Amino acid sequence: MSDTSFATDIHIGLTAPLKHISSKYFYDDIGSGIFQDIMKMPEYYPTACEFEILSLQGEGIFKMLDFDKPFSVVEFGAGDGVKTRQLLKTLIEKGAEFSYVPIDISKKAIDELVVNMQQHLPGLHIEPKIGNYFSMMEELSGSSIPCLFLFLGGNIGNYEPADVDGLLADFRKNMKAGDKLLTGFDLKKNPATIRCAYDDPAGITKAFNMNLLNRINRELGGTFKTNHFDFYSHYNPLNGEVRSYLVSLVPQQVFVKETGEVYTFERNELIWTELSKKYSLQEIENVAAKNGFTVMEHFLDCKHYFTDSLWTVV
Ligand code: AVJ
Repeated sequence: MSDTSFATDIHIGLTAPLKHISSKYFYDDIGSGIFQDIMKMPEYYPTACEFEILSLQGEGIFKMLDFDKPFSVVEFGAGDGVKTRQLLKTLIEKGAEFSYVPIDISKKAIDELVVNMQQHLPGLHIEPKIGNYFSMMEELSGSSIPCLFLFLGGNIGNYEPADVDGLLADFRKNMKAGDKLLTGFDLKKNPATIRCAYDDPAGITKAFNMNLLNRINRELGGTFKTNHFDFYSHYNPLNGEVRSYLVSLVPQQVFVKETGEVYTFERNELIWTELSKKYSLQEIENVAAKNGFTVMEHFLDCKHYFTDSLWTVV
């Protein structure tokens, strides 16, 4: 991933033929808070499904690790850690010796996570890190400690197929023989179920998207009026893609102080904000094989809505 600034990315995104804002910018402190609310919504099934998997199948996951010495559990995009805690609890109960290395770009999220983990799992050894996956991954490589890498929550769904390969290549090149990667994939299912999860009646997902414009206003001196935009989300069951957009309701111009530019929007013009791709188990196996991994096991919830798939390097 490149290290371009928020201002540069926004300028590039708002001058492209199809305007876009990367979904990685959802997660400032406010956006991370709204995402917490999304995870509590009844329509947003992935959280409950992955919670079930990590609560009930931790022992199965532990058995597959087969590490013969103390190990690290390194989590990318740790968030609030409530789901991960279920897995860590089982590892502790089974007598595993490990340290937990959560990595997140939000300092607030990491601070809350550490307090929470210490409260619920007092014996847990935590080494929190604030930053992006890639610099942290490089920092960790070179150690001889076996690693279980966690990339949970279906975050991989936010990557375009071409970018998935780049992401997995980064993971792969920092993994040693025997290391494992547990990745959460949201699965294809009844399209109506998926549509409701990404366009909820209470408008929480809308607020999550509007925060992108508010964030530009806050951090870059933007003049977005959020009531001049709407939110639109579409699921295509043929390719498994949820794509979400902000829609300009009127012809308008928006000035952003930090970039020094005025951006012009036509009525009904779109700003694409997110891809949230749904997979089949076969697609997951193909993605793994293509990138130098083998699937050890898919750990599914009882409804088969979601999988945490355990991979090892070939
Ligand atoms: C955090 C990327 C897994 O795509 O389901 C939730 C983010 N976006 N509702 C997802 C999200 C809209 C979420 N991930």
